[in-house]
Amino acid sequence: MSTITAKDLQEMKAEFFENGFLVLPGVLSPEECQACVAVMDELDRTEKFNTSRRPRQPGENLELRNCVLRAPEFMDLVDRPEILEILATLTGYNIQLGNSHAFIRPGYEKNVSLLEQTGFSWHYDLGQAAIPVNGRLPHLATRVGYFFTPLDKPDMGSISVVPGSHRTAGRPAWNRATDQPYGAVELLIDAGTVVIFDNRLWHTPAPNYSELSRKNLYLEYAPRWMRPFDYYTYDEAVLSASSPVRQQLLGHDFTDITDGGLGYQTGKDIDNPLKAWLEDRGLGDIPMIVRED
Ligand SMILES: O=C(O)CCC(=O)C(=O)O
Repeated sequence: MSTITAKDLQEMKAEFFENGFLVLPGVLSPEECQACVAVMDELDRTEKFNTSRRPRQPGENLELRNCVLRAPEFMDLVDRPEILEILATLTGYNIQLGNSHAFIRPGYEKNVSLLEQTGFSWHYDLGQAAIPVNGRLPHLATRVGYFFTPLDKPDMGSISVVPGSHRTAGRPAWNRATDQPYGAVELLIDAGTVVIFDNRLWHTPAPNYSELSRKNLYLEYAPRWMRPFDYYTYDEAVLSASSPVRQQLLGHDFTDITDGGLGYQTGKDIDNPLKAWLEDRGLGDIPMIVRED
């Protein structure tokens, strides 16, 4: 059975539709955070390039895509049960992993701007991927951020968001004096927290002026009819070592789309082992696609 009540899931869904994000403290135990930090530290030691072939040295910023292949230890987060239940409640069951994107953000001196530190400022994700309808973009993807280090004070490199900005047309109202959107909040969170957010939510990393590097992993999920963002397919060795639910999430084609399977679009049971998994956990009322209220 599910570890969470149907009522809690419905409340989370309402909060997610309202605000565009959820903060879930205490998902990873301190031991799990420590193990994930050790994986990140190994990536820091061994990865000579950031994504897009940008050279890096150990101790510098790290930004890596397709991390579940680079660090298979992260595979278990792809289908972590208590998060998968919540994710499917928000998106429906016809989903797969779009990307796995890891960051190390070291602390900087106070005179180093956010843009110099991170290359990012306020934005929403997948901005070029869809055309607004009546001014609003569709919800295309859902990001699950696992934070392995504490970000419980301002300017430690957490993320800031504008609650509700996924529901507005265009850019949120802007405070020209501070050059920040009105209503922005920096999420102050403990290690082990998961933050789930809608791709349309306006967000930015916060600068890190602390002594601690921020280490985290984003797993982004999207409908199975969308192409993945940082891989083509996972190979046979990875898939055969995976459960059927994980195979679905890694984009496996169960019914041969070259022979009329339509497996990514139609959501037949055979194409979506996640459906049966949810039913076994008493969550059989989760649909293939969740409509926004
Ligand atoms: O949290 C971060 O460091 C920034 C990541 C981000 O906003 C993005 O990849 O779109």
